[in-house]
Amino acid sequence: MAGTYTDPRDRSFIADANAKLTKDLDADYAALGAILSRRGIDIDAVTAMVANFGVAIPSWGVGTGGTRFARFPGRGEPRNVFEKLEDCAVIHSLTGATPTVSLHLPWDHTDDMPGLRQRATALGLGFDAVNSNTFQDRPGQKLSYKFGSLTHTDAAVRAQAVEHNVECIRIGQLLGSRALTVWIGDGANFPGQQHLGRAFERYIESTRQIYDALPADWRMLIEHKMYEPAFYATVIQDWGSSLLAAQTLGPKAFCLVDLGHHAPNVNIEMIVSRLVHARRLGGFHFNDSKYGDDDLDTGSIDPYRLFLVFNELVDAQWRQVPDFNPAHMLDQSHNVTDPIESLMTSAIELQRAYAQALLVDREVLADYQQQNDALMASQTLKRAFTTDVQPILARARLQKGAAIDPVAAYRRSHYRIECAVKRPAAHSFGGGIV
Ligand code: RM4
Ligand code: MN
Ligand code: MN
Repeated sequence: MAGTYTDPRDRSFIADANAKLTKDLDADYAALGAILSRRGIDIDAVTAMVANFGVAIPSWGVGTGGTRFARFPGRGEPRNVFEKLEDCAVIHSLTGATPTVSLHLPWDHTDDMPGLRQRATALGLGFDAVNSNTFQDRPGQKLSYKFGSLTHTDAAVRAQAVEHNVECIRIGQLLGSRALTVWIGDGANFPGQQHLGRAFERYIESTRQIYDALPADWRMLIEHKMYEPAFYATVIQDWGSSLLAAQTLGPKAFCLVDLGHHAPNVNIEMIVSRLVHARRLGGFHFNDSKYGDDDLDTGSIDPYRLFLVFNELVDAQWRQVPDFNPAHMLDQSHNVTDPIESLMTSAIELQRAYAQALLVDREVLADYQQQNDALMASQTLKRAFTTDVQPILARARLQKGAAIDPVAAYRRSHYRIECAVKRPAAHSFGGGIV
């Protein structure tokens, strides 16, 4: 088999790869099951919940990303949205964890949206939130976003940016999407450059028009980001501005938390908890970071922080917070890895954090909190976090017909090498920094 290409989406290829690993997995799963049962946890119930967990692949993530200094293209990168879909299908076939794709417009523009939806359906994929883009000018665009889009001082620029968002909704409807994510780069590089209050007022005025164009079953997800490209002040810079905007706009507006969009050391799980309280947690862009909006692979830097975020989400489920349904999306930039491998492992890291959070004994934790037993409360979280849940994740994949070891199976398929042959003319198709 060495050197030959096999479609990694082929069921029998995956079954064959799994065959060699099933015996060890069965033994590991039984051992973990025994440990968990002593803690009063039914391992199969946890596995079933993990199997139900899904995260959307960002279309821009399957190409090699870049920094503001350079982009080093990888072999066989997808050249258009149809090829991106093929890569997303590989990720989903091997992990069983990524049933949807989140598009970015106009990066993913095609004249054949119905055809795109058809292809997605054939591949077993759906569409999550559509992302608008008014943070760069596209060729031939009438008015420039250099000094802002939805909050620009010129009403004509604002109208153009509103129209683009409305167009994104229209396209999203063709695809069966049910949410629009709005992130703007608007802001200022100098104190005094912009009237901070008026810019926010213009934001509300513009987003109100977008909000009014939302179909009844749609959500608008407002994404905040502390800085970049505006380095002094960003109009929607934090969860406070985001929540204020969502509450001002109405019940279909929610806040989206991109994990990388905060100052270092900010307590993100606390933000999540507050947004749950306000019933405005709309979704996530998962990634990891060390210093800023680094867009590193989820769970690669601080898996404990990721666990603590999931601890809040599982807690909200456990407390049965009404209408609690945040969207899960990845938002990463892969500069030095094969994007497919990064996205597969990232989806698995999310499932890991979810599984660990499901192991927290919440009754016991509540008691320790009530007694102000700080040490044992924190140990209760740690016990869940330090449990090796790998057999649960692998079993969930196996049950869904996905791969026990997705990266190994992917490499064995030689998919990337085949893409390098099939997609020779790789050229830049979109963003560098994402
Ligand atoms: C931004 C933000 C948005 C993404 C762009 C490409 O930093 O994270 O979600 O659409 O990058
Ligand atoms: Mn993002
Ligand atoms: Mn970002």
